[in-house]
Amino acid sequence: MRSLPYFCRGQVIRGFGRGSKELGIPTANFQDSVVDSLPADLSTGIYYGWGRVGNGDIHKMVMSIGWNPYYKNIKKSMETHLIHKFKEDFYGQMLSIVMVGYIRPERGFSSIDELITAIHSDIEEAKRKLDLPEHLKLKEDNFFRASISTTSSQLMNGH
Ligand code: ADP
Ligand code: RBF
Ligand code: MG
Repeated sequence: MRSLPYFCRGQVIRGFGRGSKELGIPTANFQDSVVDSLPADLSTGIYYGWGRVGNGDIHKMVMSIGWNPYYKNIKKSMETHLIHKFKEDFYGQMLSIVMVGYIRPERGFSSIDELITAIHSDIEEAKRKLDLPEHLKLKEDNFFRASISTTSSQLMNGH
């Protein structure tokens, strides 16, 4: 995929609140400008990479880009599940991510349990793949070294 690795940063907004409540897998949803700035050749689907809230630690992540066919959303979303247990919600904060690999397209499921099982297997795949040297090195990228202000929103790619 030509657009990978893809770096971006933006504010975490509120969604429908289904991730934590219905799936037990919270996903931090990006503000619209981040979604609207995605390159045209970047497929919707499930990706893995690294992510960081504000100036905090860098964690493994999985993310979903698209319309959540199981829920038939009208608005395209970009949702990141950081593989880490946070003490508190972080709505309104800056999230910085790099997408490094593609897992699969988004799909519909006949039950919520099948969706949850699929997401758990995505998480296991992400954890494994991110330990590869070529992916570990992106965690050390300068993109994550810069201290960011909590209000700035910017996009960068191909640096
Ligand atoms: P929403 O529909 O508003 O996105 P979710 O149920 O998906 O609601 O929960 C997402 C929120 O949970 C995030 O915006 C963030 O504040 C919080 N959160 C807590 N832990 C995590 C995590 N490990 N990954 C992503 N978001 C998390
Ligand atoms: N939603 C779907 O409708 N189909 C999917 O195949 C799908 N895969 C996902 C994979 C991952 C790793 C994550 C984090 C989310 C996925 N979702 C998928 C989105 C899910 O429906 C969404 O996070 C919740 O509806 C909460 O917003
Ligand atoms: Mg969410």
